Amino acid sequence: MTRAYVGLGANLGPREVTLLRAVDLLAAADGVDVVAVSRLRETDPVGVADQPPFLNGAVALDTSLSPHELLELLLETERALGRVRTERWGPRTVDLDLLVYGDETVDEPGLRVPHPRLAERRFALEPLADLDPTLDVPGLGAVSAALAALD
Ligand code: GSY
Repeated sequence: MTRAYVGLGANLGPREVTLLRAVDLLAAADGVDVVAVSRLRETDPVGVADQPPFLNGAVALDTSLSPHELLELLLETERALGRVRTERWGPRTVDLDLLVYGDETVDEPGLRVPHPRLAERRFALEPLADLDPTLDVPGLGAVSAALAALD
């Protein structure tokens, strides 16, 4: 089993209901044990500023799935919750990002882990720090130090 961390985000529709449903769907999947869910925080949009505020969080899970299988599960879960992929940085009903997968690094078209923009995303680092501030992210170091570097 590998401990992985998934970022949760939504800025359309009933955001909290959708994110908690996403966690339930992940917990029900074969090969996934949900370990903990962070607090959900309202955050200002990063990138395209002219869109509704996000609700963000993160989930820690233990999984026997490979990084690619886990990514496929996240995409399936987004689809099950009604996400349609349109504008890249635009509003979305749900967004599930594979942030960290154990101590592994993957750099392939379609899958980069740890998430390539993690270091600059307070909305992803703060929920990770809720779950484990000492988490050592490959190439980045401790989550708490990455957050301090943003201040
Ligand atoms: O994958 C990230 C989607 N996203 C977010 C987000 O989740 N939260 C905030 N605050 N801004 C964002 N901009 C984008 S794109």
